[in-house]
Amino acid sequence: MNSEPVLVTSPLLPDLAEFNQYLRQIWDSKWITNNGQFHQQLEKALCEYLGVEFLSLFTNGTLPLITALQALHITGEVITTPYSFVATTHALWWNGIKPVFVDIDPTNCGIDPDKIEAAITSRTTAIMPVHCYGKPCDTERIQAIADKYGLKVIYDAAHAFGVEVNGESILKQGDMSTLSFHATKVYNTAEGGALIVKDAETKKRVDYLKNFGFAGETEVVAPGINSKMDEIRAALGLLNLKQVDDAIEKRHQVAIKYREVLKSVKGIRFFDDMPGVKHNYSYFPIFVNAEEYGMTRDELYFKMQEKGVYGRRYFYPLISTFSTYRGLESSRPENLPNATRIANEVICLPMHHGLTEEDVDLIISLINK
Ligand code: T4K
Repeated sequence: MNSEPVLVTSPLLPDLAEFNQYLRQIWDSKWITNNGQFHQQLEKALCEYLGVEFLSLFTNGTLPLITALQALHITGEVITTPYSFVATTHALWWNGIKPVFVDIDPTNCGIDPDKIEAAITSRTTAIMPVHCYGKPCDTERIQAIADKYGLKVIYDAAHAFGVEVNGESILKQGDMSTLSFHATKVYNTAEGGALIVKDAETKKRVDYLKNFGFAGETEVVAPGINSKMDEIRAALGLLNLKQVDDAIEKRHQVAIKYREVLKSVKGIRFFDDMPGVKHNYSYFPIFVNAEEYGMTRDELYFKMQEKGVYGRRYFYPLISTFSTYRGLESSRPENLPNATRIANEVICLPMHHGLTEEDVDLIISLINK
């Protein structure tokens, strides 16, 4: 047993002395939230880093989803995936929208474009896919379907910080994309998130929406919410941005090592890098075929825990099985065979910048029995 538990992730944290210098500036200025200087700097720095033009910071990765649906006036039904963190579907529910679940493609765990058209009804107004584990969805085919039926596309890109396809940010796809900067993500501001939009007018509207709808001191133009990132988190974000490339490279090295050994373990499937894609190695899911491997996913999962290795079963159970959603017609397991199987096979192995060689060796030895 390892002396320290090996956790699925560990937050990227800046040098405390450097952070203190930023805190000193915040204390001196006495400006701690509401579009302060660090907030403005971070929006600009993230646009440059991510290669996007219009980004609005949020307090977490859930509120930009809720706000995107508001900003685009989405109603009725939205086609989405059951294989995600529950926030994706909750964002629809909070807007009074009916989620319609469509099965996933096991090759990237994203929504299966082949199954979308059959789920469209006269009430469908949008598609909300997820770039699960940071693996790009088939954005070209999703957009073609959206264009054919006049639907909006909002990507939950919570896992896709820095992901590029053929040199272009994945965040430019669809009408809007959202990011999460939660502590457990590749890039974090403790809690935080962002909404990426396509033009200045929309960014202005989103900025109103995240500040109660205020457009000036006395005018309220929409029923907005409060989702502004404060100066302390923005400062953390500025510092973490300086070291995120290094952290992603460390994750990449861990992925290389995992793959080297796991490729010869029968019954364990994992993802390879996709051609033309700049990955962020945010998660390292493995899929356990119990028959071939000789042990079920849960047997392996708990065996690892006994030795101090805490992977996570992201995303099990499926969102469609939770009490709020399980009564929906689209939640029937027969409608979601791939998602149901994958949710029962997955373990996300520990993946972060702080894993040591010994940690990785231990994890591999537990799988490679
Ligand atoms: N869309 C998608 C596709 C998402 O995955 C998420 C969030 C969202 C939307 C919503 O974004 P946010 O509103 O959360 O920004 C975690 C996160 O809370 C959640 O952000 C994330 N997805 C989800 C996949 O995972 P839990 O319940 O698994 O977190 P927790 O507290 O069990 O932490 C996991 C491990 O991380 C722990 O074993 C240890 C480590 N950890 C965690 C924290 C919080 C640390 O070492 N330090 C920490 O401070 O949900």
